[in-house]
Amino acid sequence: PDEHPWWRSAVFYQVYPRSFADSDGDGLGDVRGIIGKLDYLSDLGVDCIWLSPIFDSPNKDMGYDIRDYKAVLPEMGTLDDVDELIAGCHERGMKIIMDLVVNHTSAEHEWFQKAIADPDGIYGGYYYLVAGTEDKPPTNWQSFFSGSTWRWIPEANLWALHLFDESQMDLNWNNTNVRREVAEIVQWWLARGIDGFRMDVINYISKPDYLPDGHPYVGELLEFTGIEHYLYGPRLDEFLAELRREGFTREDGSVAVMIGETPGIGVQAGRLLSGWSRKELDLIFNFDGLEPPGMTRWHDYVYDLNYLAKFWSNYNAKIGEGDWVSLFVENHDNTRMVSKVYPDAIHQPRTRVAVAKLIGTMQLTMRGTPFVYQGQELGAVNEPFDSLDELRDIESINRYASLREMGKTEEEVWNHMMVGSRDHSRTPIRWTEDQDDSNAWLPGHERTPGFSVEAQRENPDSVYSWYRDLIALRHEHTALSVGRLEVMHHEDDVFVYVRRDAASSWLVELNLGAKPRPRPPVRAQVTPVIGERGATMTPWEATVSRIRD
Ligand code: TEU
Repeated sequence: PDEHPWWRSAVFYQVYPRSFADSDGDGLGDVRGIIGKLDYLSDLGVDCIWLSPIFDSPNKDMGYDIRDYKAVLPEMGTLDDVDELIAGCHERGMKIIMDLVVNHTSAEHEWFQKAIADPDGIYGGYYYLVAGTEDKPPTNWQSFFSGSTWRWIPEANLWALHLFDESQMDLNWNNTNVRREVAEIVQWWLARGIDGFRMDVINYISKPDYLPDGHPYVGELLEFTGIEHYLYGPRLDEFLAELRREGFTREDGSVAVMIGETPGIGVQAGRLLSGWSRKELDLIFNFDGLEPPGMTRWHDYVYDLNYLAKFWSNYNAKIGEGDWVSLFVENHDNTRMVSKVYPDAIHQPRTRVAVAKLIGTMQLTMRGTPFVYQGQELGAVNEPFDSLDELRDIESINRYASLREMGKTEEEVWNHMMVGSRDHSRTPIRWTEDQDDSNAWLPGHERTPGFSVEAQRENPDSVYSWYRDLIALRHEHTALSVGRLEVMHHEDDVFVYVRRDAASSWLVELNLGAKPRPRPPVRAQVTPVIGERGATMTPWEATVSRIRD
């Protein structure tokens, strides 16, 4: 394998553009807003920005339903703005990747419009269009966003497949034209200077030609019937290898980074998709760390960080020498980790800060590539929404309706929304203490003093300053990014590990719980560099120390 490609030691930062920075005050974040914050990201130490979709879209799923892959949503900016953003990143030594959402397009994409206008024409083959009658969908598959995966298209007298919302039509990757179009879109963006892509639900793209029923899923609420037919479909490896060659490889032979969003893919199947010798993806997102077995984002429970400690260290032990993992605790589809670990964080600012620093420390000193989600560096917590009409997410809205239809009470369903709604992590970043988001597309309510960027940048004890210092340390010492990982101790909430390479060695000591704990003895001489190091580890304490050999 390549000795450590750039993305192994990089710190990625996910920008959710509609909620990042709004340069014109219309309530929607925009590309010029991001340009205005590049110095902020560069000061934090970000190496590569991942931009959630900014493409032209009817925004039924907030941009994950693309109408035109080569146009920017007018309210977010222009292609010129994007060119300036790319140049601005590169000038500062940062890279930038975009979101490639090609399992499906918006139903408003011209391909789909042409397909249903002429199902026997070229575009008819781009989608899963199946003849039948209106009373009987072709299979029993269940959509991730509630209801059947089949939408009846009366104009064409056909059923069309959608794993997600009924406005997100699944592309038929068995069709060579579809694959050629996708490769061409990737090439087009690479030519503009984009450094790679995060690839949305990329493990779902291969489906069998003949679509059979799914085994009835035994689950609690709204489950994933049919998923066995596309979770790791028959031609997935072939499609990814082809796209790497035809789309991601530049003229000089270099390859832009390919990061797969791969929900439901376990550690070993994930290695098949991202192992260094496989020539498919570079990295995958394995979601098993976000919830312990048996739990989903919709379960009301307290997250135990011991689980994450075990998951990340075991994951590293299970992959091969040359393979690599990604490390994330949040994204735009999940609630805030601080709230999962400490649900009362919003009322306990000091504990909130400690928990946020602890999570950041484990993520930024573990072996793997960290992906920080916007707001994490500020200790953001779940939003205290008041009512359904404040929510914007199609998944929440559909789910609310389905559960009500199933007989759940208004109150039960609302509580359920406040556990798992994706809107919790989609409210605007608080740049200033008195920021007014009342006209925002999804207004934030959380106003605890001291948690804005303005307040935290001035404060050396803030979550922001902690993240910035940790990232700087990680950049300075390769042991902390690509070095070896040795777990020394994990018992009674105390998790201790060493990161080491030829140049330096580091001790990370974490108290993953709310009780003070005795510090396990260490034989070497150590000097704390981040955090403090008394005889007792305080609740939620994190310390990074240099080991003098
Ligand atoms: O997410 C897919 C995804 O894994 C979850 O949102 C999914 O609904 C759930 O985990 C079921 O397992 C990606 C995007 O990140 C998300 O924002 C989009 O809504 C979705 O794909 C469709 O494009």
